[in-house]
Amino acid sequence: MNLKGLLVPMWLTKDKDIKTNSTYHQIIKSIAEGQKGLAVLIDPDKMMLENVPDFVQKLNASIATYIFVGGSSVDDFATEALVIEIKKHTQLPIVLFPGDVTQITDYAHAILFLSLISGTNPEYLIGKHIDAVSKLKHSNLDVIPTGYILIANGKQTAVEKVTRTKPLSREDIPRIVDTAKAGELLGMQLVYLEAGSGALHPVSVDIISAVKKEVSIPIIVGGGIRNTQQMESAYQAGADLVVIGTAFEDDDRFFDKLRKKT
Ligand code: 1GP
Repeated sequence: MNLKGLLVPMWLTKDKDIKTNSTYHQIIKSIAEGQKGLAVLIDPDKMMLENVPDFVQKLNASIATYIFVGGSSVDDFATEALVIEIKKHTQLPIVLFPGDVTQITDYAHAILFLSLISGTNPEYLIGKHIDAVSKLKHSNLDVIPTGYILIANGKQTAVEKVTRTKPLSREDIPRIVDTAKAGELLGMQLVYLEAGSGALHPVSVDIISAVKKEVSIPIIVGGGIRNTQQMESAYQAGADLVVIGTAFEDDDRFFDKLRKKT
């Protein structure tokens, strides 16, 4: 597929070297074709391996387009075992959404190389990334630099605790927009607006639409999205990809509301 043959955003025409079989290419191709993405987040600490076949079968029958795997605190090797098991049951791209270096496995297709740009903890801005290099340089993973922005949602979340950073205020939209723009200017290929897993309030539509006006890289939105209405609102405000985890953990009958149209 020649990228020039597609209606691609301006920023992609600047001689970016994007492998046509990469997960990132798939993301931007879907956007160019006007499709929204849905990532189902699976936490290795919460998913039992014996439950994977049934869960992934339901996931395959839904509109989900990606599987994200990761958590804030995960036992060593649990991620790899989970990815291997998931891969037996689906063709969907598996994207690592790692809380730590131990969660990197070459069995996945891609990794969100997250820099927590809403905070000022150097470990999560650049430190863990350096630690990850020895693993990444020998892997085939599609490494996607991602500006990760934590936004306050009404309660403290695991990301805040683990990273020891403060989320940005949900009221301070100019600051959130400038943070996202700074990420884009630094060369990040995705921006992830995160309310935190199990958030009381998802990222607001006002925040999403303000960021959308200012940045041209794809926007991921996650945290606290529990129903199709919240998902659709995020899409309409400008989210290119929505991530949902807890709602499926609580009740996988949520997949029934997201069935693929045949
Ligand atoms: C968390 O954005 C993801 O990192 C998903 O959040 O578990 O609340 O859906 P939920």
